[in-house]
Amino acid sequence: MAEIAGLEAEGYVVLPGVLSAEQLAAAGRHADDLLGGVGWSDNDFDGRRTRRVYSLLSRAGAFEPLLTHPEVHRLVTARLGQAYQFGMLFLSAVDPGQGSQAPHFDAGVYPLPREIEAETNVIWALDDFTVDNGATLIAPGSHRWPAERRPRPDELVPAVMPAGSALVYSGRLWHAAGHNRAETTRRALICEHVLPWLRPADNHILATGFDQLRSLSPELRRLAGVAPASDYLGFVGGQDPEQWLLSH
Ligand SMILES: O=C(O)CCC(=O)C(=O)O
Repeated sequence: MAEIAGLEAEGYVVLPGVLSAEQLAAAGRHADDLLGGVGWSDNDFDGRRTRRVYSLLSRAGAFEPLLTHPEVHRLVTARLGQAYQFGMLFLSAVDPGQGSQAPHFDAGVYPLPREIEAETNVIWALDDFTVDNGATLIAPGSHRWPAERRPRPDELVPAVMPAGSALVYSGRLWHAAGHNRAETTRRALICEHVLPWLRPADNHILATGFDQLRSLSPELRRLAGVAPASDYLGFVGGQDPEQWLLSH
């Protein structure tokens, strides 16, 4: 599959326009509902002209087809194996006037050697991503860079893509939200997927709660971490966590 080879070689791949018009419209409405009344973030990294909503599993709604999209999960499985889980899940609305974010790589939260692919993530474009409205800036090939190397400004290129596209990228890829010089907001749904033996950035079990977890689809529950990570990791009293949850 060319996308898997591209992801391995360049550290990212764009799946253009993979959402149907209905899925995109429903996701956009859901995003606006969630963003209603949310203020700008209070720190430079998240963005003082950016609105964010975290812990989305209990409010997955019209995002579910994005969170479980088969083409994305085929790529994530190719990179992480079968038993990965969600990391951070958040909605980001970059408003006009927001400057570029500090470049970073998502797996930088883990003290792991750079060679380990700990995360494979996706940025869903809920609006067209353009040079003007702050399309994500990426440094192609930077997932293979040594720990000490940082991107120069001229190494960051905008991931221009139409709304409904997915930017799938390595957790080791240097990137940043771009500068929004346009007059409209640029919305994205960002979903991280991490190896099963790592602590995910979002605590999905606490944030979602048992009742909501029971009401999720088995796939979302598995991705929330309600699944053994291996034969000896992730049990409740020696029992499969899914069986435990559904019997309590
Ligand atoms: O919004 C984007 O384009 C990327 C945001 C990001 O990488 C982050 O906040 O960690």
